[in-house]
Amino acid sequence: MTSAVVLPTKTVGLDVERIRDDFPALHQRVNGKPLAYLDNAATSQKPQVVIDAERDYFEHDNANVHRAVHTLSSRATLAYEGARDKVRRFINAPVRESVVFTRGATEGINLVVYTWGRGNVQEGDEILLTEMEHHSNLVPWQLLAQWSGATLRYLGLRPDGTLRLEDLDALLTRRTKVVAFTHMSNVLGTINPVAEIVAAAHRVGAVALVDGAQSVPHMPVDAQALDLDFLAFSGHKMCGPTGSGALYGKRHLLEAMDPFLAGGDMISSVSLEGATWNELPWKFEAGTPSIAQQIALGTAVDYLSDIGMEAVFAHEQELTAYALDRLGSIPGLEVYGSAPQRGGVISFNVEGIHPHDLAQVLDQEGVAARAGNHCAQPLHRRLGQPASCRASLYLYNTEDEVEALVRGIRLAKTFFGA
Ligand code: C6P
Repeated sequence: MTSAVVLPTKTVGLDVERIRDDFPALHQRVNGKPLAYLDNAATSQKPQVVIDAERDYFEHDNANVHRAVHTLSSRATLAYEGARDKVRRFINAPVRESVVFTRGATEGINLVVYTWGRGNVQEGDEILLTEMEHHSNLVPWQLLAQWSGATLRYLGLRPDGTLRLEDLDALLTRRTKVVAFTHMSNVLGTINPVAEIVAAAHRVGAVALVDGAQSVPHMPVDAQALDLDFLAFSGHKMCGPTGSGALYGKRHLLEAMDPFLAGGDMISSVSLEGATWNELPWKFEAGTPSIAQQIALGTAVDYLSDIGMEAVFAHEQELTAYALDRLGSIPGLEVYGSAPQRGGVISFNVEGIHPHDLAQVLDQEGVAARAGNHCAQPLHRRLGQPASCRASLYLYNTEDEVEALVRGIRLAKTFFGA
């Protein structure tokens, strides 16, 4: 006799309703409708604890860091450096010296290009990128190619929006100095096989930079397990404030690099003839940093860690599958990318409706979605579309919000006769 096996329909049960209570901005009506915030790839909402952390700093501890012996400055420095330790644990960096605070992923990538890139890339060298990169992981390397005379190479895409890994070995040569690629596409949602690409880069002696802007907020990312050389990400996409973020770099690489910006705090000593540099990570943190913001990023990291990044990822996987299924029921709607490993970023177009018009109708229905090229013009050119509409999910989104999106799209179709 065989007994029926009942498979669970839910994976990890995030208590989404309780989580939503933590985010004040989610509880509002927009154009008379309950807000469905589906623009998380652009920036996430902030939980009350993060808002409080930033306010607390200004109310009680506001002082510059690393500069004075007075009590407020000591408190500010402790909190700022404490946030670095939290970020170190979050990405499993081996040492705190490897965690440089930046204003976000864009600044982190530029830091690597301007320092490591200028010091190590020369005429005749090659830089390998992919066709799915955000402009922030594309244009800085184009500048480096112009300055150095190096050649840019691109790993192309398969029709399902995954990378053409079959071309990787042919594109990697002894001339390849760096492989820079996104962990997760901000348009297609594709999650790239980071460990495999990093290992291939290392086999030819290249360094690997991973753009973690869309992965670090949504899944566990272990800098050591993946053997990353550099990892850049933004705090504002992971429940933290704007102006916060970090660059992880292997210590020996950061040690060998020249400073990026120059000024206060990044020096050891200065004379009229020249200067010597501070130790890591402060060598790369010139001027007064985003103190309140990085402290509150530490709180955001605590918040996400308490929930658990595996649970965040599982919830988003489940909701993405639901959203793809529901969007698939709308005639004339095309989703870009169908990678087997994908996150909660869903870009699409509806036949006969301009994506900006669609986003406008959605907004009237309280649904916040983004329309445009999402700072990925070459990818959109590759898709044969100047723009797309995009819904991007996070830990607090629900099936009801996906239903609001579907209703909004159906309304737009009626409105535009599409
Ligand atoms: N993408 C989006 O709506 P900053 O602006 O520095 O915080 O992040 C830049 C960045 C880098 N890489 C990827 C893969 C990204 O998605 C982003 C930001 C936002 O898709 C704003 S354009």
